[in-house]
Amino acid sequence: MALTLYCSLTSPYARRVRLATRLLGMSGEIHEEVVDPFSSPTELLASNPLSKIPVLRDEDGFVLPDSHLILSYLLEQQGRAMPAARGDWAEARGLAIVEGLIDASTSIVMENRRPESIRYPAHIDRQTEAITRCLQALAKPPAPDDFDTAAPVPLSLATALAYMDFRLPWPQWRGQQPQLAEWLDALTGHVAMRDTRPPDNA
Ligand SMILES: N[C@@H](CCC(=O)N[C@@H](CS)C(=O)NCC(=O)O)C(=O)O
Repeated sequence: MALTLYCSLTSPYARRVRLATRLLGMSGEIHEEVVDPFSSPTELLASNPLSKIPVLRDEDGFVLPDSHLILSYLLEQQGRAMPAARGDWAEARGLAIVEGLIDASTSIVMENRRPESIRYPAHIDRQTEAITRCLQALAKPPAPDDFDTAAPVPLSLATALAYMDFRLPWPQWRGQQPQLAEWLDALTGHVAMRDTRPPDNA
């Protein structure tokens, strides 16, 4: 069945799905359609009234409009399951924190895109503090081989940290969490990371 992934090349939510399709060996089955969710394109709205990406859909109108849902679906196709569905609550907690890290980072990026006169610095500070605490909670990186297994925590964490380097003017996290920084740097040359890297001019 032909599957389409509506995505952008810069969204961290889309990137974790794009990483998963590659690590699971499913990228050949999924056509990636790049869209700009902020311009509310008709083809995206037909699948997701929220006009958010990523969205996975098939020709019959089966639609999954959320990265967590899509990861659940992809794993299920391979007889696997997300941590909560397996009752692994420690891993589920870790995943929720990493997903919160992506939410906090994108929230800062969005706030910084407002005209300066209507930016709310207290919001940026609060999200920055949340990121700092999340990184402290996660400080020990996943085992090196976990990334290749397409486990949701490592692929989402790599996405979150790479997104922080890409979009947040806040390189201090690397000094605060050198083990995480080292872990991310070791993945930089990985074929799936290279293949999903945002374009240089993005
Ligand atoms: N919870 C959603 C969040 C998706 C999301 O916020 N995507 C952003 C792209 S980074 C988006 O499409 N934003 C468009 C908008 O907010 O209008 C997920 O995990 O997929």
